[in-house]
Amino acid sequence: MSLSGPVIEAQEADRMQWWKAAKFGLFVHWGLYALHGKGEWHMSGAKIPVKEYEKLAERFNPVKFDAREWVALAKAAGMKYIVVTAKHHDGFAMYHSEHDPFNIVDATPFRRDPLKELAEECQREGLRMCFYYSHVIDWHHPHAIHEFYNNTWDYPLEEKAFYAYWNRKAKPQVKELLTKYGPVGLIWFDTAGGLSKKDSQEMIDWVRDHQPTCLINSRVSHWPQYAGDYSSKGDNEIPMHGEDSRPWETPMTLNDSWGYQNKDQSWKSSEALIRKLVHVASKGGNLLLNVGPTAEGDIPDESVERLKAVGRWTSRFGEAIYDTTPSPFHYEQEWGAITVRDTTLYLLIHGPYWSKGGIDLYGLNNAIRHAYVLQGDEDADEARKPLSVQQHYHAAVGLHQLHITLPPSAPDDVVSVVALELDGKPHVDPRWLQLPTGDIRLDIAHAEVKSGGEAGNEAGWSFTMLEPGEFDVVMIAFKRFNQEWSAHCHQEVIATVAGQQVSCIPAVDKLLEDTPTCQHPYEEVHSVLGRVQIRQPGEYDIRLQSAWVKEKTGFFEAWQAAPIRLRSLQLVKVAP
Ligand code: H79
Repeated sequence: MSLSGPVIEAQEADRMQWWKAAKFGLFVHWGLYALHGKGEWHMSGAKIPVKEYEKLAERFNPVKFDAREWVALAKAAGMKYIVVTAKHHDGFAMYHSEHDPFNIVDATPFRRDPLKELAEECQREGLRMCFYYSHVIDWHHPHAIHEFYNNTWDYPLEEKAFYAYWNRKAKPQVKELLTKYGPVGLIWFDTAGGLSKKDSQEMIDWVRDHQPTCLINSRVSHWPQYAGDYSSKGDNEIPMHGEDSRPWETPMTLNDSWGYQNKDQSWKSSEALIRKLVHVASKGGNLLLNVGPTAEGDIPDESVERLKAVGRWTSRFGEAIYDTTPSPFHYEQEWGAITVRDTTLYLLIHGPYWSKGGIDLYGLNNAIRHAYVLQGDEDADEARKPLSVQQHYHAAVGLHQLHITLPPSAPDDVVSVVALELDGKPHVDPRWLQLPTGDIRLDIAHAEVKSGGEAGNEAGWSFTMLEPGEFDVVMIAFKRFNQEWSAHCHQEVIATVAGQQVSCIPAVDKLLEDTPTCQHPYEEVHSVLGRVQIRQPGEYDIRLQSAWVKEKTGFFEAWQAAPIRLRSLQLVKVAP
């Protein structure tokens, strides 16, 4: 049978549908490594010989594991799919594999197949069961070869024969997952460094042959043209608006670890997690939030608490998250975030902004039919009571401005939602507009980049100034927490706007540890490059020259290794 292009596209759209609506999933990193309590990389970090690592299986007996509890927790959090490590880099199968006795049924006293139990429970509860499978890294198999991360302490690299691993373990095990566990929502492949185009395509075909509707994440391959159905962002990475042209997902930790780490107590707050979910949804992505169960099969209390708190929020305000499409604005709003369903715009407003009594939005060209607060409680007296809305047209720059008056108390302390029913699909001013705060935020993803120049490449944007004044020119970058800023940023950076030039060697003028889009192992650094005056409303060009302006960020597997990542340039209003 030959399938023409449009038919294939239609199939792709179909199989993606549930996933696009889902928005929120549970990631589970569970394996023998939970016994050490030092995360899933411990075998490699401590170069534990296979013979010794295998002994962990004799002690692995997670009697507290209860598929019903796990699925109920995911459901209570508002998650629609569960991705469980069927096999991580240590090579241990957390299910009954016929192709390798190094698995939970044959090698442990537990003797049960938790993935079967989870798959059945998901089926009953209406969640999608999905599997993580480390297809390239396998420290247990003598012949697995990755570009960097191999078990060379047991097996010398030169004696490895990759296809002995690929054909006799990786592919047969993936087939087992696709043929013995009912419908599989997706296979989450990881770390494909070194995998050829041919083998990447072979794995994609292999999955399609066994379950045509099963989704495949981009980490199946390093080759963009063989990168599955959707893009997995770097671990914990939240992209800029529109940075990814494909559907995407952020895999995120609750603390700083994937697999269980008893010492890691740097938990994100429930509030921060709700804000991150909102942020991801407003940029059109999915959030895959991780738990690392213990060797007894318990999900740590700290994780349970947080997932339940997020669930209390999603159960009230999920209308503004599930099955929505991204904000029509290509920049972040300082008061929160935006999602869309058809002709309704949801404004997701952070708690502290609510108390200001109202919010402003510039550049929405639609008329508003009805504005109301989502009470998160259908029976509330105030439900759908119209809010007062003022729309104004700023003729000098041709811009619609909107002010919404908010009632004194917010339905939720963390994020509350205002729904705007519009006269049609959202129609938004495509320019980079000055925000109601007076600031201008320009993301590097949308810059026009030119190569060369003494100070490095040049990023350029055009923006619309409404209310002129005096501005600090601020460069925003993410810095890996363990890196010295000065070791990387020792070159002059130049910004040019409205006939003025400011330049300096950027310093850390402000350091933010956990903003909605930046988190461990990165911190957000604000560097003031200088001050400029802009005297007239209108259109302006601004340029940034810096060694940190990259022409195109290449694919980098150690996602959390780049020391500095340039994010945006902002004009921060300091005086009228
Ligand atoms: O499963 C989780 C990680 O184990 C896995 N992806 C997520 C979802 C992952 N595999 N490879 N990588 C992440 C990138 C490798 C990062 C490394 Fe490192 C940096 C390896 C060595 C230095 C992180 C830090 C691991 C050990 C030290």
